[in-house]
Amino acid sequence: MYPTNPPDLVRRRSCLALAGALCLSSRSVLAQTRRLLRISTPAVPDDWHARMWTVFKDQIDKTLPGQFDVQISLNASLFKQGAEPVAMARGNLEMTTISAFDIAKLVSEFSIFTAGYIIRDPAHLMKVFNGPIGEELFKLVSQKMDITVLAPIYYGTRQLNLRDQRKVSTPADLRGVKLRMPGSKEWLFLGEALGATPTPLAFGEVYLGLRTGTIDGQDNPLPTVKSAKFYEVTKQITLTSHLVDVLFIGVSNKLWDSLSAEQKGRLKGAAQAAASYNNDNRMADETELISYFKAQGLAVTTPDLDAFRKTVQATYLQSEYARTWPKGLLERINATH
Ligand code: KDO
Repeated sequence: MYPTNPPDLVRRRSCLALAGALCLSSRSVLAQTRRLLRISTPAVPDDWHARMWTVFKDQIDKTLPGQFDVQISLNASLFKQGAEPVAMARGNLEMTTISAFDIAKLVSEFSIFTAGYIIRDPAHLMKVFNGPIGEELFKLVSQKMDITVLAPIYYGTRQLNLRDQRKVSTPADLRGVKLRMPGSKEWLFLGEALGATPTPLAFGEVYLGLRTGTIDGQDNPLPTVKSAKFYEVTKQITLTSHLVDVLFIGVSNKLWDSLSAEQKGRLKGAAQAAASYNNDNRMADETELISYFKAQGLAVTTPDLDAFRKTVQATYLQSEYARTWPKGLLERINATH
């Protein structure tokens, strides 16, 4: 039986149906207009340069509501370490953190930042990349890699981390040590310059490599030694401080060039907030972690830093890499205070 006032009910029903349809269509319009912003990194979830992406996403969701679908993939689960720039060029990825080593493969001017003992400390690093040197070099990255750098981040100062205890005073003491390095010739050269036998391995395989003994050691900043749990399978940290390392928050030009001025400003602001979060936490960690590792039973030693610095710098200056460094760049970096 129909209720007493069928025309009213019909009207009400059709109103509801219309509202539902409007709601559905505005949701699908929203889904269509939300830009996909995929982020891929090999970082483990507990590391600061993984957590910083949540800072980035939260800021984007707050300042540009409904405009971007930010998807964060950690542990190299979307693209393997080093494959990100190619994925960005193919339109399969929008954002990542790129290392100077990955950039140097395509922009040889960058190889100076893969050399040990060039950048003095985190403050020097930030001055170099947030000043005219950074500006000039980031233009080349955009031209040659189609990636816009939004912010440099401090990845930490790389230290030697060995499976067994061993006296390490000078590079000669590392002769024959199978030192894991990421798999590119620029990285392997750094291992060689330190006096070791470099062995290429992806970041995700380092823990097992240390546990099983296929490698004798690895190098990474202290916060990463902790977050990736390398301290569980190693017995010594030697504070070589051989590379004050940087990563760059980069966005594909495919996405960047299609954005409005407001969106660009918000993305940059979010990247800078993420960078500050990473930098502050990482620097605080670096000062505190030595006692943590000692408490875990690791020996923490300091080598003859002059001997390491001299050997590594001389090895680089005599190498094919130094020939690609733009004239005067080393002097400009040294003169940046
Ligand atoms: C590593 O593989 O040792 C390295 O530290 C190299 C960096 O450039 C960067 O890729 C980093 O791994 C990852 O982000 C994991 O922390």
